[in-house]
Formats: sequence, C-alpha cells, structure tokens
Amino acid sequence: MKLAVVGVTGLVGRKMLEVLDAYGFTVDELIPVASARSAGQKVEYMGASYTIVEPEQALNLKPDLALFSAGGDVSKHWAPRFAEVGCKVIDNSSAWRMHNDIKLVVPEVNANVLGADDMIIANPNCSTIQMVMALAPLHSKYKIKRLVISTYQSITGTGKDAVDQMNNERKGIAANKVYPHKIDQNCLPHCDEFLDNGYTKEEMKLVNETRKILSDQTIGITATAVRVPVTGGHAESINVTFHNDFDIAEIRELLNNETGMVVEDDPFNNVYPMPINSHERDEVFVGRLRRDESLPNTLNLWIVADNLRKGAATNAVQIAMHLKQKGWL
Ligand code: 11C
Repeated sequence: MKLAVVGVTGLVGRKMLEVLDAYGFTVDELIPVASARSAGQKVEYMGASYTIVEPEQALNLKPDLALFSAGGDVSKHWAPRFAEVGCKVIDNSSAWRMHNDIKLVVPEVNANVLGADDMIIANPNCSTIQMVMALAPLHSKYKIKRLVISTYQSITGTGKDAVDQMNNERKGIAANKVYPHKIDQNCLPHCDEFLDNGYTKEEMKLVNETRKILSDQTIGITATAVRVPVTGGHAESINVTFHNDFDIAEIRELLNNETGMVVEDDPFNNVYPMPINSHERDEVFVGRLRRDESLPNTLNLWIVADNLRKGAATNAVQIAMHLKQKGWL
C-alpha cells in the first residue's frame, strides 16, 4: 500500500500525517508530495524518513491512495491523472465537491454513498463538516426546513501565512498581509472571495455542500462567515427551523448518541463548546441548545470543531479508513 500526501508542507498536509499516524494507518511506502520549492526536503512518518517529491514523480511511483490538500488548481489538474493510473484520491480542495459524479463525504453521515469504483472522493469544507455532523441526525428525525448560519472561523483555515500575519501583528512587526485588514483584535465578515450575489465563496459552500451531503435540495440556507483571531477551531451559531416539532431532551439524546459528537451544554456552570478546547480534538462539540422562542419548530445551537482535524485531515483519513475497511484499496 503506497500512500501519497499531496500538499504535505501545508497546515492540513502536515495534520494529515499526524492524524494518519495517530490512527495507525500503516503503509509500505509514504510518498510526500509538494511543489518544486519543497522537493528534496525530508518528512518523518511512523519512525521512517521520506523525501518530498513533485507530483509528476509521485505519479510515476504509482500510489494506491492519495490525499490531496494543495489547493483547487493542483487538484483539478492532478487528481484525474492520479485516478487514471488507478490511484484513489481523497481531495480536500473545493475543486470536485459539487461535481455531479463525485461523492462529497462525511463518513458518519453518508459513507453509504461510496462504492468500490469511486476514484476521486471529495472532502467537504471545514465549516460544512462540523455543521452536518450535528444536523444530520436532526434532519433524519425532524426534517430541516431552513438554516440561518453565522460562523466564527479560525485563521488556520486560511493557512500558515494568516497565522504569521496575526503573530506579526501581536509582536508589532509590519509584514505581508493575507487579509485586507488587521486580524488581531478584529473580526472580518469575509472568508474567501466575494461573489456577484454579495455572498462569499465560503458562505455558498455552506449552502451547496450541505444540501448535497444531506441529499436534500429543498433546505433553505443562508450564511454569514466571519474570520476571527482564533487558532483552535471554527465556531458556528446555527438557527434551524424544522418541518416537525421537537423536544430538546430528545435532541440532546440524538446528539449524544452520535459517533464523533460531544454535547457540552451546561450553561449555568459555564459549560459550552469553545475553540480553545476543541484544538487537536477529532470530535465535534455542540451546546447552547435552546428553542427559538420567536418561531415555531426552531432551534438554536452552537457547534465547534478543530477545522484542521475533523474539518479537514481527520475527515479525509476517516474516508481512507473506510475504503481500507471495505477492501477497496
Ligand atoms: C476557511 N473553510 O476557513 C476555509 C478553509 O474549501 O476547503 C478551507 C477551504 C476549503 O477559510
């Protein structure tokens, strides 16, 4: 079993290696892949040292599985070429997510859509993954009519340069900016690029990916995505209207029974999910469960997860584990 990790020097690529190791994902050969700038450097995996190669060299080594996290352009160009030589690709970019023939998978929610013949499998956007983890069991039980989403997203979602920007601002060092404004001590209602409809790409990912994963195009969804000077994870305030009425105790039980979910909801003792606690955890945390008293059948909840782990690397590795368990690798 030869495993390629494409984009291995990025925040998500590095996290993929950490999570693969933590999950005991043994390989005969690791093929770390990055651009020419990093080729030749070494990475460690499970006690062995491997040399970073460029995509073309990786392709020639004929990997069985490739985890991609090197941006949409790299995935658009290289994922089909890897697939052509029989390598299954789990792609963390947005390149293939909305393609009709490509499955968009959060294993706890819709691993059942996968088949032996899927060669490129898309890993959803981080803010979508944590939200659908909490919403899927509620959708099955009460059927979601509408979602109003507000996100509070970690700078790690933008990448290492954004972390550098914030650290430089904190040290008073003038340096290159990733964001159009200061990020430390600030909130930017701006994640990814703006589109003609006034929403950002990040906001529209929440709309389109959620409908695809929950397999329901009728759900009304509106989102505002905000970047905050936080590193531990993404947080989301979700207002969800169901077609059917619900019971809060039953909702708590449904979420408690969900694999990979942790309910932290004891507000009188100051217990609720926070990015600082989700950091380096694979679970999705949910709390502040309460009825919206202004609308029938409507719930408010607060969802937090480490965007580099369950929001990216962990979800991709869980898809890989699923393929392995099914004997499809
Ligand atoms: C962010 N969600 O926090 C983004 C990062 O489509 O996979 C991941 C972008 C994506 O800015």
